[in-house]
Amino acid sequence: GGPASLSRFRGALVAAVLGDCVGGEFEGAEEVPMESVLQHLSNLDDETKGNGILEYSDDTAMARCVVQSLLTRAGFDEQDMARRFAKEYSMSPGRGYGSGVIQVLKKLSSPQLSDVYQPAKDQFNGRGSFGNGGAMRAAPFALAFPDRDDVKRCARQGAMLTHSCSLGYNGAVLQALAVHLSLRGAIDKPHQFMSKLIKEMEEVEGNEETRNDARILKEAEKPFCERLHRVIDLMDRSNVSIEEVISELGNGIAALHSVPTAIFCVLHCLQPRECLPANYGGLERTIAYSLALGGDTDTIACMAGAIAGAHYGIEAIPQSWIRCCEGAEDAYMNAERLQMLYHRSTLGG
Ligand code: F2R
Ligand code: MG
Ligand code: MG
Repeated sequence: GGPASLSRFRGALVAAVLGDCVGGEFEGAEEVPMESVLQHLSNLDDETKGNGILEYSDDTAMARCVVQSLLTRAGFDEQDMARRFAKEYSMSPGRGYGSGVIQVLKKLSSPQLSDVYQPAKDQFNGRGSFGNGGAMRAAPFALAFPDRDDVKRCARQGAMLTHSCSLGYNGAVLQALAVHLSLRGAIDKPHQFMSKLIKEMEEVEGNEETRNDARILKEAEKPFCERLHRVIDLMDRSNVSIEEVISELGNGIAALHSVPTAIFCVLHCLQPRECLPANYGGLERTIAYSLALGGDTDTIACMAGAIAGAHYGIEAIPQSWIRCCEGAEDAYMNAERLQMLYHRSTLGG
């Protein structure tokens, strides 16, 4: 489909769920041989194996709250979104949440709470979380709003309900921007796509909070911009090993060590790769490659899936994969509702 087609909305939301569900198998593994990844993915194709349904984790659980909140409130409503996060956690606490964010989700359920942003600000002795929990659920903001400033503002505010460190919420802004641009076909020109991302992030990171957090955490002055330049260096190289990707970009639970990595996975897998089956299309390559990095595989595959899905569209996702993943059908339906909200906003409604 063309820019912002329904196929791209469905691709983004469904592939994010798939990345989370299939990536859960390897989350936390230090080394993941590509053979294990390919075996895991081929089991999805083979219905006789009867593997049952792969459950989604916190990544999708929270993204579903974002989607439901945006649709019900026809825009961003922090009170409503915070309530949904808290309720989802209390109903289903075993989805593999980060150990810190659990405290925030418990506090958000208190009827006495007057400022929904306060629990996140209290995290890690007042420094706030730099985890990737804000970024892993950021894609729906790009699917709800056509205006780039709305995408940036809402992704930031939505992340700040749990992540008040700039290295956490700016990761969510970067992920939402990547999906926003991909939805419009920007990945057709990968270098221009990266230039646009860097230009946006130069502005996003050009403030005192970012400078302070970066100084305290001993990172570059504009940490995400610096990582995006590393992505360009790696994508321009003909041969890059998985070890180099991990050492340059990371594969961890911090937003800084996973959002640029997810972007790299998408760009690296635009072409066929020797280590990946020749019959795989770009979206399958992206998911497989994300898992082979090890580390925070569910979240990196979820974020890379959203960006790649917005690029390739729903037709690129194997039906057998969709059937195996909890929540994929819901994502398929909700993508259409988000597209209606997106176009309503375009018309100024
Ligand atoms: N939590 C996990 N996986 C670990 C084990 C799950 C296991 N499979 C199970 O069965 O239970 N995955 C999920 O968590 C990540 C998103 O985490 P989020 O929402 O950002 O959480 P949190 O707690 O805010 O941050 C994560 C960790 O990062 C470190 N950290 C963050 N900010 C810090 C700071 N300012 N100072 C020091 N450390 C900080 C802490 O270790 C946090 O616990 C996703 O991978 C999702 O899939
Ligand atoms: Mg998870
Ligand atoms: Mg994870």
